[in-house]
Amino acid sequence: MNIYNYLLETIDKKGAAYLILLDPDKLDTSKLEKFIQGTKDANVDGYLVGGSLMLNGDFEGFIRKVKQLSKLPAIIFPGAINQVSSLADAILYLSVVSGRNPEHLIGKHVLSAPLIKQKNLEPLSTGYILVESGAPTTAQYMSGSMPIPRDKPEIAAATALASEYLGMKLVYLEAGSGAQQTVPNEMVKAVSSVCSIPVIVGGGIRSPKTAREKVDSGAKIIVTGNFFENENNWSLVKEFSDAVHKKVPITT
Ligand code: 1GP
Repeated sequence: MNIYNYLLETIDKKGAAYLILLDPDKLDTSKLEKFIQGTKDANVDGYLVGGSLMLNGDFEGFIRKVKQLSKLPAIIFPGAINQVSSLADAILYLSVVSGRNPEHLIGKHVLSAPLIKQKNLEPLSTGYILVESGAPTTAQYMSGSMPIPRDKPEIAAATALASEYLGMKLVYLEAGSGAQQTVPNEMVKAVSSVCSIPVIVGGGIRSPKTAREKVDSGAKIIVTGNFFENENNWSLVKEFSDAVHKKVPITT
């Protein structure tokens, strides 16, 4: 399956796509079966798999388990170049375009490109834009780059447009996992109004209402991770999914 086409078709059909981020360090594999079943029942569109660090998680084993449990696409969201596996369906080939750190603009890409080819993974080139969201986030710290100030939507819009002109297929507006504040709606609007490639929004989204606000502002893919690391929230997956899929009538 071509994952980029799958995402475009899903966006076209449902209004927006909903991806759940699974971090092997944060989600116990013994609980994965129950969670994945819930996401399938809730009409989730796929999974991002990865994390800034891989302290305890067995990355390869985790993806294998996800693929055994679900036919939905598993897309690697790499925190480092060792997070490349042929068991996944695609990889977000992220360039931290909000920063000026050459390692995250091209350096890591040179190292990982041969691996991606060897493993026959579909690379989804993505302009990754870090947005100020309260306290410094792991993504900012690990990438050694400054986020775009949250009251500067025009910088985000120009950066996103530059990504598109450089040939990237997606733009990711990232507040950071567990962010205090989400990417401002005004910024999502500014970016979506200039870009013709799909805009992903993630970081700190903790309610279906917030997810829907981002979609209404022009986001085409919504990502949540942190919120569902708490098992008590699992019953809410369908509400998030319904909020994102604005073209799909809600069923109970
Ligand atoms: C992080 O955008 C993702 O990279 C998801 O963020 O974990 O805060 O939902 P949360």
